Amino acid sequence: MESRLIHSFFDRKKHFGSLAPPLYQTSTFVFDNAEQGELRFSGNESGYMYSRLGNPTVNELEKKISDLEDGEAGAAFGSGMAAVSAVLFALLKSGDHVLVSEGVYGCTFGLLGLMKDKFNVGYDLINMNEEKNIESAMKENTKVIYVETPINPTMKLVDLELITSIAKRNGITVVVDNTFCSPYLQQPIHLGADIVVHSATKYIGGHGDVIAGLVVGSEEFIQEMKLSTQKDIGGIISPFDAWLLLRGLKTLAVRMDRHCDNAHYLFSKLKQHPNVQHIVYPGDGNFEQYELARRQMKHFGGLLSFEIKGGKEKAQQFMNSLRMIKVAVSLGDAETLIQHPATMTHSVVPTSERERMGITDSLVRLSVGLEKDEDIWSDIEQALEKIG
Ligand code: LCS
Repeated sequence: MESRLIHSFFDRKKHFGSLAPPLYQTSTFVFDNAEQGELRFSGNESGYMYSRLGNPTVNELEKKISDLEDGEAGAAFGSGMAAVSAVLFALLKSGDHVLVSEGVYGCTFGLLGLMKDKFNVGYDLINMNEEKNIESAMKENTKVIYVETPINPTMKLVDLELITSIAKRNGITVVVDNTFCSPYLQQPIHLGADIVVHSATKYIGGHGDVIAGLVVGSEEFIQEMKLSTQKDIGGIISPFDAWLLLRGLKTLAVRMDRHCDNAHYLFSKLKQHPNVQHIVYPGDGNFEQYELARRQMKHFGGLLSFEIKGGKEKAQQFMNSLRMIKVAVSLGDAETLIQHPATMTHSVVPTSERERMGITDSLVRLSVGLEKDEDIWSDIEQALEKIG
């Protein structure tokens, strides 16, 4: 994986031996003549036509992510949500039903609501830890199981082998949002998933300078999506952003190792602090899904969430007292970021639903960065002291 991340596919000989992949920052491609345009549009000649329909830099990224996830093909989008929506609109039609992990990113929750209200696509959020739960929530019209694992921001895991085996028996497509892990920590297709989506804004980009999404799946599904919900809805990525992701991917392994090590160190410190309660971190030996995390993920990831004693007011006071750590949504960047899911990323989720997911007013989510572990801790420690 470390080597695959670094070595791209493009044919260097065609590009003056360039080490880095070239950036084709162009909106369109010139045909030799009218007949060639006709041949390209009719699919009788391969070649580029217009960058919404395909671009060499973007294609390079699509091949790379597909290789890293061990899928057959990939597609790149202008945001994680463009990727998620293109996938769900491609898979579902009016009257269908989707089963969703209890806890998903706030805008994915919003999208499910939109699809229900406008297009009559039903959904149920369920705890996917037990087979009987899934079996009993399944309906005749259930076409898709959609999960995040670990779930944003509660860090609960979904057992991918369990759900994919149930889905296969019932002819249901499994979509896994692999944003929190990146292909370096978890490869859902190896565990039976059909489609993987990423907010590439996060670990794949890794530098807080791109919003992007990626999808990996079978050749047949990706082609179908490219010719429908990607081409006609049009949430494509810009060539420059694709180029930045190709650049980010080269260092994914070293960055992820550091994110994971730093998170583990912070967990060991946070658990001893009296102002902190209920840390959710898959690498906690007492975490109820610790064994599953060990089995399913290469390391435990770079995120942890915890509750600050004293509720929302104390949680906000703690965040305001941080000096180096930045108060910001997003995750997977070099900088350690902290956010308050109840009032930020998951504020669109109704309170009862949010609390059922485990997103309380006391919960803060830390995206552990690449700084020196002791520096991150000393910032957290001084802020915890300030809240008394
Ligand atoms: N899936 C997951 C698991 C996410 O965390 C996000 C964004 C998305 C999809 C959507 O990706 P985007 O369109 O933003 O590229 N999560 C965010 C978060 O936790 N803080 O800010 C954004």
